[in-house]
Amino acid sequence: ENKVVLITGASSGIGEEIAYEYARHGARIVLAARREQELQRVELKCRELGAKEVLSVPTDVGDEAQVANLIQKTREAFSSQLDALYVNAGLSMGEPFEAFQDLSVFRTLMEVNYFGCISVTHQALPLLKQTPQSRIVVTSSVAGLAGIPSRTGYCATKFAVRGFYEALQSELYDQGVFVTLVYPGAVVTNINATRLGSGPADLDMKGAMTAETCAKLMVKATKQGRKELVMTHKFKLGRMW
Ligand code: NJP
Repeated sequence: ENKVVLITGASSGIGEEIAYEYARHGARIVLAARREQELQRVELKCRELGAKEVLSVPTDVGDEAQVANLIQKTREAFSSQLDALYVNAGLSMGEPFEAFQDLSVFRTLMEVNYFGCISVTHQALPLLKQTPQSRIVVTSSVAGLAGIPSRTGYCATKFAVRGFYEALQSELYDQGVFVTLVYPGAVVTNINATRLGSGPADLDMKGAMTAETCAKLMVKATKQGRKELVMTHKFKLGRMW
């Protein structure tokens, strides 16, 4: 395909696998995340898998200037074409609310998981609007559908993401930009290793989906133009404890 796809959180986990899925179809791919070395590793594999072009742009989605740089580089490299934007970068947490001494973790989570998403979307929208039949795909979570213990701040960000993108979905429905909301259950990635807070890894990941399967389902749902994709194979909503 000749599609141009931008993926945030492309240096590991679900975002990395989304990149490989598009690479196998010969897409042109923009990879964004903070860790440059990891982006280079993913870029190399995308090329091996058949990506037509790959552009890595180290980006902290919580920094507006870096997001502006990401979109500017995409605009220049692909003449303002952007067929799909995967708003996927995210951080998690793991600790009961009352164990936190201050609320800085809660602000960081909002900065990355919520403001990071809307900042990338805001700056990419002009490109998406001038590309026919374009897509925004956002990785929310089952934590955006029901509260999960030790994930209070994380759930709040994913509920916020859900509210924002459901509203945007309606706003854009007749403007040629289709929004797909994705609610994964447990997926085997680095997210629990890098979670904020010092609580134990209390999630039982047995039976969790692989990142590759999650990515394949997401790309399929994107192509089908689905409004949402809920993956509750493991966690029954609100009943995981
Ligand atoms: O986790 P991980 P996932 N600026 O840690 C990047 C959601 N989800 O694939 O910056 C830019 O392998 C980070 O890159 P780096 C979850 O909430 C997951 O599971 O280099 N990028 C890495 O590429 C999240 O929204 C599960 O450190 C930033 C990526 O984000 C999405 O899936 C369940 C960044 C995280 O990759 C992908 O997470 C669920 C920043 N400031 C929803 N901060 C699950 N795994 O079970 C982080 O329901 N990144």
